[in-house]
Amino acid sequence: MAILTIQTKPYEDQKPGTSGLRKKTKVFMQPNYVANFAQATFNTFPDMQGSIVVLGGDGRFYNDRAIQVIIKIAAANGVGRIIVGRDGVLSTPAASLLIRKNEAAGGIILSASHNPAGPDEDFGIKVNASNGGPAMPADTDRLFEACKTIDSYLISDAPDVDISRLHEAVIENMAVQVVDSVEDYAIAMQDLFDFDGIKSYIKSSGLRMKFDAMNAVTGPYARKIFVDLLELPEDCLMNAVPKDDFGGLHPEPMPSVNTVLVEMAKGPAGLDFAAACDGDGDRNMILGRDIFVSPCDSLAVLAANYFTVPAYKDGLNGVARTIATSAAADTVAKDLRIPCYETPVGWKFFGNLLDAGMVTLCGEESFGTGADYIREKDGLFAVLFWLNIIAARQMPVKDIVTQHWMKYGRNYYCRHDYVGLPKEVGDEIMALAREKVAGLAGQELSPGYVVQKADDFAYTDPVDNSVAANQGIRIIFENRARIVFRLSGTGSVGATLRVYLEEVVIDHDRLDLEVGDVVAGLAKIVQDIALINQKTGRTKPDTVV
Ligand code: VG1
Ligand code: CO
Repeated sequence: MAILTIQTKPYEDQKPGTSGLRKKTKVFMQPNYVANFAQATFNTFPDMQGSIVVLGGDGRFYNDRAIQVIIKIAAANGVGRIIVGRDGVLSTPAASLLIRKNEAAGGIILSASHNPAGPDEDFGIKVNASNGGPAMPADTDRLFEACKTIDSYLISDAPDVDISRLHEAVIENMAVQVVDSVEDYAIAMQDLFDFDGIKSYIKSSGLRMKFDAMNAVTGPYARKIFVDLLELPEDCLMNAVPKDDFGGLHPEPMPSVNTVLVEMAKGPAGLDFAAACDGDGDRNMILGRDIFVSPCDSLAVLAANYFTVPAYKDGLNGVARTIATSAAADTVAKDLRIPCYETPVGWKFFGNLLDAGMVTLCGEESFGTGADYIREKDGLFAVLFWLNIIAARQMPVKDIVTQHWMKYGRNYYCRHDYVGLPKEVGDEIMALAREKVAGLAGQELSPGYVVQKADDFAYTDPVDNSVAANQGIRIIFENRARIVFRLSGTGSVGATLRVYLEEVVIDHDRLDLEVGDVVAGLAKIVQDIALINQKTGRTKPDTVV
């Protein structure tokens, strides 16, 4: 075995976005592309040398190749021990858990989350810090600089390591420990939730549920939890064998994609409870019979029902949501007299609040929910939290949500996406809006819609005072309606404009309306301000979530 120094040329496009570096798989397959990024990572995070690093991915196409390259580069860079998921697979929440449990210096997670997989689809790499959460912007900026100047990397010429079985190998001076994270993850879940209570409720009520792993990473975790531990029948699992192309599915858990599951939860004979997770296991979708629980409402309901969960029965320290997430959780936080923080989009911004013990639960509108035991969002965590609430309150999902709205009001919420725009068009819309919103405060944009505040959101982290500027245009009205829009930071081509619309209704007679009807007025206001149809040449959003 020897360590080789390989000359290389930098790629200019290795700038991490909202959730790491995400590109077409073919981009990652270019010569030295993964190697450059891995070497730049070890240059940027010198603490990884001599320490433990966790490595794994969602098992998508090219995961296996990228893993071997990263292992050999880690060995050549003096990493002490690398903990790798068997077959190179770890869900994102499990990777976060392993980093924390093993006091690793950080981790490298290979995933493009909910984006389809395959040679013509997407791939991604994300670097996580020692707290188990995605690296902060200051660090990813340094990483990008390192990528732009790299001229060589170190790599061991050792043969590929067998990562298909649980064992320990040595490359150069680095131990390679192949682990199965399902056991550790299941233990963590049992520490949080009332498994006995859930199990007996399932038995006594005959709860009919299905979990859709979408042929992605959560299958084995779900089998352990739902079938082995909660003793649900095997057929409660759908698409539970991970595939490297996700079986051609688009593993994005939301009603417009999981139409099969939505149908199964409809009508008098429908399922009582249904859920799905995304490619890397950090997102969740929750359905009850005849109801889809919007992720924003989900966060609020979980917060309001904290007392049903053993780990949280003594109370929550606080909650946090992103600017793009509805303020439903804020209303609960106010009622519970706990703080609620508003952060930019991307889970990394919750990290400091969680580290400082200022918040317990966090959530994003993009089907992300999580808590302080790790530093990533966690799909199965949300599913178990819901099961725990259903079991403790002995109530169907729809009743839990309806009662919640009656008590706190309903934050009607929806997102309009304009996908695959030329980058210049996206930038132009944002620049125009930035200019226009500057003078909006105090104006009545349509009857009853007086602007309380309008700006381009800049976030000052309450823990380290770091500032993240230009995090989205927001218009907040005196009647609590809100409009936010921003460009996506996860796409692999072009630009995606996301427009978030929120309208708060307290009136008990108006809790059962169509979301689209309720937010229609706000959608018109956005058009007037940002001229989206005119600038994009489209007449409506490509997707409405
Ligand atoms: C999207 C979501 C954001 C989420 C991010 C990563 O980012 O809006 O809330 O944190 O994806 O999710 P953007 O920049 O495209 O809006 V995942 O499941 O990829 O880790
Ligand atoms: Co994901």
